[in-house]
Amino acid sequence: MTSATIFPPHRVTIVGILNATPDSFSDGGRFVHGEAQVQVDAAVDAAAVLVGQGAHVLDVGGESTRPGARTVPVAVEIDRTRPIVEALAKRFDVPISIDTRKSEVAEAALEGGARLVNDVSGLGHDDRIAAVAARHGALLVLGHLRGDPETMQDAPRFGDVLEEVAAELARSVARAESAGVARERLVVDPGLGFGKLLEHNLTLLAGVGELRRRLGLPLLVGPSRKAFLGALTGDPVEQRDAASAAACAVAAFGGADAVRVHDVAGAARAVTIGRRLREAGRQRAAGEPSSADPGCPR
Ligand code: HH2
Repeated sequence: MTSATIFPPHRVTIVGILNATPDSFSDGGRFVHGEAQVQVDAAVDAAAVLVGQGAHVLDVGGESTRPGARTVPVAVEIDRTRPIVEALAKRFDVPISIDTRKSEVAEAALEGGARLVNDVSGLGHDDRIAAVAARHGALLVLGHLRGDPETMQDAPRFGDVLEEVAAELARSVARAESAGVARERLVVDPGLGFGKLLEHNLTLLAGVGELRRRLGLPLLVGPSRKAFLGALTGDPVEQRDAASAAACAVAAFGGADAVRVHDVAGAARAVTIGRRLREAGRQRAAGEPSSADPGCPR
């Protein structure tokens, strides 16, 4: 399997979020209580809703990476995620992704049926994760993050944020390739909200097309419910789905291959609009006739 199988060029792939944590910033405590009491059935029901709304991938995470979060022990993260990954892999055809920075957690999930590893640290936390992904023939998403979630928002500093994120992601890509992950199994992510100020996030979101061209790999973005959206709209975290959908439309218009979201139904509509507008612009630039028009009344 290559990234083109899951992130094909004809669509914007929707990655639905299933956080198996007690403390994720917007949806913690839905399926995990205490440290690791997992309600697998509730997670499967929630996943069925996401798939019904159009999720192409389900991303299961057992550790919050919100600003200030401390890392959780490997055994706890495995206890939270593995039973859910196994149940989802048995029940659904959509590929399951494990959102982790740790090689042992990735290994347990891949053994349990996951097919992607989503490492927000871009190998910065535990670079053995690349060898694990390579051994299992899994796809590997490399996110951009300097430092770790506990301290990343202390004083983020960039000169040219797009330039620096592209260069640092390129280094993560090179490390993954030298650990044996084939280039056609890699996906990159600029890491919105990971050690970035408002202006950094906006520049990266506006620059998804440039990032994608420079890195030459499928590009995933995760704006969902993040604080930079709230900073613009004034919405509290539980009311940021409309702003998240707007960000997804912009990402799709810019050329992103995938969005990672909580509200799949909203994102599916948003990327449809963004994608179609992108196509209209491309057709005009190429001097092609526009796509067949079903004749809208207004
Ligand atoms: N953001 C979060 C987690 N994983 N993975 C990728 N590839 N890109 C992202 O932007 C991204 C990610 C943080 O969001 P969430 O999972 O909602 O919260 P928490 O880390 O608190 O569980």
